[in-house]
Amino acid sequence: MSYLEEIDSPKDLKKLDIDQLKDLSKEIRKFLVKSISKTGGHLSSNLGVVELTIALHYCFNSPDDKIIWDVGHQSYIHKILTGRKNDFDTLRKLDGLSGFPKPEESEHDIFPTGHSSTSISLGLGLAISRDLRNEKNKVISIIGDGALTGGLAYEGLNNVGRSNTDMIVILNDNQMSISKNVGAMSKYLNDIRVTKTYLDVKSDVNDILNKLPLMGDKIADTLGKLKGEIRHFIVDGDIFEELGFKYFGPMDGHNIEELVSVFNNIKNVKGPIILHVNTQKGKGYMPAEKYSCLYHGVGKFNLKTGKMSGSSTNDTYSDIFGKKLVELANENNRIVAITAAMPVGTGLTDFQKNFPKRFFDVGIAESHAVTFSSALAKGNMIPVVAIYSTFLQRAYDQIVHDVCVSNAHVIFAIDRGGIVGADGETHQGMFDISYLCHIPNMTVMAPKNKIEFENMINFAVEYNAPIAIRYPRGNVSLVLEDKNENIVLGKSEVIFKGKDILLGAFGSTMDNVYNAYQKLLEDGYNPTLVNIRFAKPIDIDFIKSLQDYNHIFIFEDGVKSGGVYSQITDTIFDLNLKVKNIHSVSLPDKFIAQGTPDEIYEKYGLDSEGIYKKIKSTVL
Ligand SMILES: Cc1ncc(C[n+]2csc(CCOP(=O)(O)OP(=O)(O)O)c2C)c(N)n1
Repeated sequence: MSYLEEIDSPKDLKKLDIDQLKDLSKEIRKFLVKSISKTGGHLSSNLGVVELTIALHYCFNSPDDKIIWDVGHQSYIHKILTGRKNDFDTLRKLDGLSGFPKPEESEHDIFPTGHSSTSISLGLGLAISRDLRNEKNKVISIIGDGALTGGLAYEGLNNVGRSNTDMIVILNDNQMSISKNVGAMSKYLNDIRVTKTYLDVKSDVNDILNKLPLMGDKIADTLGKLKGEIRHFIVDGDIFEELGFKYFGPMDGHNIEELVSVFNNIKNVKGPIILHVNTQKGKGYMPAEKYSCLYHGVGKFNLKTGKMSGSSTNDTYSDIFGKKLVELANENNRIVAITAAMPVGTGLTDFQKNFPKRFFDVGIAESHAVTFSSALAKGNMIPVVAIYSTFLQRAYDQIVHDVCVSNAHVIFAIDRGGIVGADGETHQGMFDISYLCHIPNMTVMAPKNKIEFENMINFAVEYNAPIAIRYPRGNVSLVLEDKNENIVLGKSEVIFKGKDILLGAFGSTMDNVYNAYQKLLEDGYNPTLVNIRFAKPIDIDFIKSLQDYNHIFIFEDGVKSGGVYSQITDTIFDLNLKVKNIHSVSLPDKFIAQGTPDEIYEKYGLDSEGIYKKIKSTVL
């Protein structure tokens, strides 16, 4: 008999007993591994929270009680239990089930999330508004130890701890961020784990809590006070206690029986609570247990062997970045590399191995990474801070205030610029060109191919001011490798000189623009093809040259507003130039849901065919 088949909402779950819940957790693990092996997705994080999610939905009443998943990449079981299991074959696909919480999908998803460390602030807002409405629902924020390295989490804790509002924070501690977790808090949590064995805490928590009869509010109040007295007996989480939380744990996050028992008890305790739960990332699927980082976010893989399919032999931009940086760092010992919890994703693992003292993983702390880098530059280092476009949004003020005002030589290696694909709305790298180009002293460039990318990294190391190179997810382009003039600040590159029509491509849009260009040649047109190269400073001579054309098309894989096109048109206006028809081909002014990058570029007319058709239909 399958329990999973019978569950369409948390209400169905509540009909099961503890043994049945245990069986259900096995079924869910099987379902997850099988399903993700076909679609790809965040495997190890979800395998780690199977029991935790079941117990939460068993003991609380979602959607009246609000369950908030930090980041949200580990919300698959929550989706399974809230009526979406039959959509899992569409997970992270175009028009399919999102890989993150999405309120449009379900009333059980409270906020659309994807960036880390927001759950405590979000939970507090819900708890306070509930209090103001005199309602009684519970608010539960589940935050990972990785997400707890983010500054925003501490701003939330600081606020919650003195608020006295009823709110439960569950710390899901698996000692991993995507890679091994870092920092002093991680060490502190590990110390608790080592000094307080499961068995001790199990009996402590259960003895104390289970001795209490079913709790009404009054008894819960008493428990609150009692906890103050007994806390040193049952806990080591002094940091949290000092912050104003009642700390419980650590406890075994894979023991459903205990989880259910503890949840049923603590849900009536007054004030802010932290429950520290130890889990294992990848639990129950051997390859993911062993290589939880590799299986954090996976593509399709073979269920039996765990072998991932479709891995390309071509280097990605991240690979090339990592290799080039190691090469340069060998020659120049001032070069240091900084990542915010993404050493693998940004291609920095070799750098880390080769130069451990010059490598800094600061945790999920993009703002800190940028401010820290500005001071490294002041200290005569050449900091290269590698952050995905979407996550760098976190550090906007630090780029302005700490780097650009002082004109510090910080190199921003902005990975995942443009459409990233399966992660959807919260992860697309479509605002960086705009938000960087507004900032005085900042230089912004994007390469069309591998060689130009390497040349840009050389250029950035020599350039003594803030400078950003933004490049896309995926394999490096080898298009037009023979065309690479020297990089000169603020100068674009004319690749083919033609007449009447000008195609200006920024960064990796060149691939598709070049294909369209070739088709236009076949049709008898003779356009000029320009590699814009610098979004800032923008090339004034290039802009003046636009007066010679009847139709100009500017391509960028970012939003139009504030991007390359809008800077060009601003300049045209400022200089009162006589430019005829200038068209923007860019991403729309909306949040773009998941799909493969190819599907999304096609949807918005940035694929070769779309570009070709747009030009043909415009110039005819
Ligand atoms: C602001 C931000 N930076 C980086 C990321 C990329 N990221 C996604 S999950 C993750 C690790 C989260 O670790 P943890 O909270 O411990 O959850 P786990 O996956 O271990 O369960 C990171 C760094 C992100 N989502 N948001």
